[in-house]
Amino acid sequence: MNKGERPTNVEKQNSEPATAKTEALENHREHPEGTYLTTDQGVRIADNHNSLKAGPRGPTLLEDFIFREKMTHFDHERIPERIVHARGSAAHGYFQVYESLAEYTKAKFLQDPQVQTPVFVRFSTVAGFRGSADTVRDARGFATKFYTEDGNFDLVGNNMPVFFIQDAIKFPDLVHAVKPEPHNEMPQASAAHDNFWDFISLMPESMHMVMWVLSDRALPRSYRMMEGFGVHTFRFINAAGTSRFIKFHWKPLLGMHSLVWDEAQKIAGKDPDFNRRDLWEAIEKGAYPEYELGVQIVEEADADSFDFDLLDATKIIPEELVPVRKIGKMTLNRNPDNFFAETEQAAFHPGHIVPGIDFSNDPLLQGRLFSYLDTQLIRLGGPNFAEIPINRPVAAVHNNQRDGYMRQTINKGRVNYEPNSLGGGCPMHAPEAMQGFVSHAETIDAAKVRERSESFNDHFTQATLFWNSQSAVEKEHIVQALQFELGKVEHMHIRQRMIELAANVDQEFAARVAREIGVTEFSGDLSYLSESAAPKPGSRRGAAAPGRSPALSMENTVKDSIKTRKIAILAAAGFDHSALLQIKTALQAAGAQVEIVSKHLGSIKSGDGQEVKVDKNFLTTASIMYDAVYVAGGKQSMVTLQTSGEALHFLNEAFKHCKPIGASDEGIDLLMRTNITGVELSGAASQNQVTSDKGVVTVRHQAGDSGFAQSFIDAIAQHRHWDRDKKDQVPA
Ligand code: HDE
Repeated sequence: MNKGERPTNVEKQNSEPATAKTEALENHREHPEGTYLTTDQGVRIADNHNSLKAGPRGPTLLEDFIFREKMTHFDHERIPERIVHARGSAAHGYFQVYESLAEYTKAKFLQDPQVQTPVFVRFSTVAGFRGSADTVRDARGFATKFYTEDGNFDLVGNNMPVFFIQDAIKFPDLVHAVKPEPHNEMPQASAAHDNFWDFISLMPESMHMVMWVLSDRALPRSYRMMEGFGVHTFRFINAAGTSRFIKFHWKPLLGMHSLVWDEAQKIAGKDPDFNRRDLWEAIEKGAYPEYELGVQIVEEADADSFDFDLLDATKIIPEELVPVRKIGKMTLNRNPDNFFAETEQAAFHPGHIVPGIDFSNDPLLQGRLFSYLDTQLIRLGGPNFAEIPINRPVAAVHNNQRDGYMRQTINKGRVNYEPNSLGGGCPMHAPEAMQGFVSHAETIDAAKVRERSESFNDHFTQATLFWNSQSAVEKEHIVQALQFELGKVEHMHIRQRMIELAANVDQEFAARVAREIGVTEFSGDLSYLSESAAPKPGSRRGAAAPGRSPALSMENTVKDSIKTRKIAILAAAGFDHSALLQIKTALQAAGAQVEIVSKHLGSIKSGDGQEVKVDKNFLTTASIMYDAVYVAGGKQSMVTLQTSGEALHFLNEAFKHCKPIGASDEGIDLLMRTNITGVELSGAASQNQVTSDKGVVTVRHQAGDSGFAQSFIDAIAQHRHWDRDKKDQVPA
């Protein structure tokens, strides 16, 4: 290849090491520094401001190829957004296995702990359009493309381990029901409308997933702080051909944390890009998101030993039954250069698997295997989407696929068929020993039927297990979420049916929701369901009392770090500089990000004349943008802030959303002027005595290290302090 020439796909493949995805993409990355503006044909443009006209005041001429090329390209800038998961954000990184998994799988990227496999991960919401807000109540997509030396492996998962339906044929109905209603295209990115709950009320199999979507898991604080799941049962196949069933899990190292519903709704207005921005900024700052990949492994011989069917995507394998074995770690360390070229054009497909991984017969997965390829054809405009840089494997591609829209590869020679002799028989079959893909030879001898397996009949046991496994606060949030969703439903009979369904999950759950939405009587009677949807005998195949699974409660997540949490420091002119500096330094040393929030942008002077830059004012931010708030001391600062409705609102709101609040000296006096109630504020009257009550941490007259910073850090590590019993009385 001559210098300056673009490499063809084939040339690239022959010269690249498998782990060099960065370099592979580099060939397509533009470096415009020091260049001239040109047309798409490379002709340099002398004037990009004026179209060609017949005289300065005359009509534009058709021959203006520069104008026409530019405008035509612009007119065609958009491609269809994804029908689901349209709203997403992505990042590059790498995956490394902890130790060889050769015992279980021959997948190359799971053999050698030294190998870093490049990945591209796209997180998404499901229901909203591409421009919708990030913080809506929804499941989140967690799709990972592993560029392995065996070819691309896509793990196209969600942040919830189950799904609404058991058979893919129901997917178009489900998505029609949840998307904005067709007559008026409302509501955007919300399930809280009649169509959705009408559908759900007629599909009892969705109740387990419904519980997850009502839980705080549907409101992740950050993409960096949520789990991921492959959902379906897959297979690992080792070199001897032994198959085992597996479930994939992603576990975030920062633990799982969520927003509260009121906060999530407000953020959707103040910063619709909240989760996107969070991911982007964390990576820019070098706080790389990390997730451990885990697998639950089930021997084929044990596959039928559960009281649910492994092929049923509305069921989990409780971690207490089959522990999650952590097999490696993924680190996301690079933001995309171009949203469209990478994030938007990425094409994921559960059918992109590599030798060592195979499918199960889960009918939801089987349907997906058709849908994802099909959808790329329309969305990316034809069969050559795998040649778009972000989708290209680092493994070599050689086959006789040819032509089609936007073909990039320039295939050489006359041979485009196999078998051939004119091309020396190449490209040729790869034997299994050379990692040729061979499907697991499962024996199937069955009648062709349009039927659901009886082993899929139980729709409620695991929904109840989920409910039983939640803490009191988590339960309360689930109740409030369903009250909200059904409160937006206009048809009373739909509310009623949903309560009947809820009663089959848990009577108390149903009663608590019913009270709020005007449903006065219910019995759990599901006779309104059609015969095909009605629970069949065998429902609740499991034990009568489903027990609890601690792994299902976010309460039990990791809470040992405040890394990357955002803390606001409220201050105004006259603030106590040494106290502010002390806490700021301590928070930053613990890995948190700190922003000074004041009435005006610019800078403020402390009581002893030190100047500090203000990062945000009350116009450009709000308490909902932070994980915690510290109120600086200083008489003058307090006097200014106490006359600011925004400052008081900031604190009330942070309190109501159960966020940690720290204050020293006159900062405590400011807290006393808010509506915060039910926590100890005034106790810390003597020097260096730190009071910490339900996440509100205060100290007066600090001298040296009082332990205040550490107490505040401990409170932040807890994320939220749900035990504030009087928070409902606080207006915000
Ligand atoms: Fe998807 N899904 N899905 N899905 N899905 C799509 O593919 C589909 C399902 C998931 O960031 C589409 O390229 C069917 C489960 C993610 O680009 C489409 C069924 C899970 C993403 C599609 C399901 C997912 C998609 C739309 C029922 C969790 C975004 C655009 C059988 C395991 C990937 C596209 C990205 C996207 C079909 C159910 C996850 C239409 C038919 C279950 C993360 O092909």
